[in-house]
Amino acid sequence: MKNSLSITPDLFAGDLPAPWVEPIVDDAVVLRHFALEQEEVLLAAIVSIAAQAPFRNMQTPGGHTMSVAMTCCGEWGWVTDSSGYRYQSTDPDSGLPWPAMPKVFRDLAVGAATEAGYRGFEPDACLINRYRPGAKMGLHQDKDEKDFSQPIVSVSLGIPATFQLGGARRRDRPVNTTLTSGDVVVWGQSARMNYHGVLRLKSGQHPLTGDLRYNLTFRRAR
Ligand code: MD3
Ligand code: FE
Repeated sequence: MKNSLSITPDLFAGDLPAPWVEPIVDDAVVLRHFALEQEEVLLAAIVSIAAQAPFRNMQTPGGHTMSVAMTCCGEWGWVTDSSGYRYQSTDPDSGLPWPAMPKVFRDLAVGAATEAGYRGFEPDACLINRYRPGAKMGLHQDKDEKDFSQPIVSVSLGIPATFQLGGARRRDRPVNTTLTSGDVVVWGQSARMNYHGVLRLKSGQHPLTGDLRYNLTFRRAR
């Protein structure tokens, strides 16, 4: 895997360390530091999106409030409430369409998918998760998208988190991986339906986000 990838060295010239590739399980790869040079521009875009569609702690269908706050951009946004999980084209809090997906988001996601061997990925949804210390995301599968042959690309920003990647069944023992700011993960094929989650966030400080962690997940919803 490592040698089949060709991350352009020029893009990462200067005094930042070059990105590198780490497989987690079959068909799930971490592109370490892939987004490091774009941290500031990505965070500025998150601030602008959140000015139009503020972060909110949504309700699960079971009536629990999620500890992770979320907002979305792109054609489709993922929402949850008492009637279930779904993608919709408008923000339920405002009734307005979700903010457009910034080009830097789309280009980063397409570039990462390409590096991981997925051609033709064109995300129509970006879910933005915001974790404060103490927030977590329990083991779950992402199955609200239409076409499971499309990968999911995730970008981590801010303080580190322990990401858990299980298997196709809830009982499969998860592998833990620390995701730090600028890390990008691409999941497809046999890993697409794997259970995954994020352990309770420990407190920390990041120069750009303070005590927060953001995660962008790029999906093809429809
Ligand atoms: C593995 N977010 O938003 S991103 C989610 O860090 C979600 O906020 C986590 O799980 C976070 O649904 C993890 C990584 C991720 C996303 C989708 C996956 C891992 C995945 C789909 C299949 C397998
Ligand atoms: Fe998920």
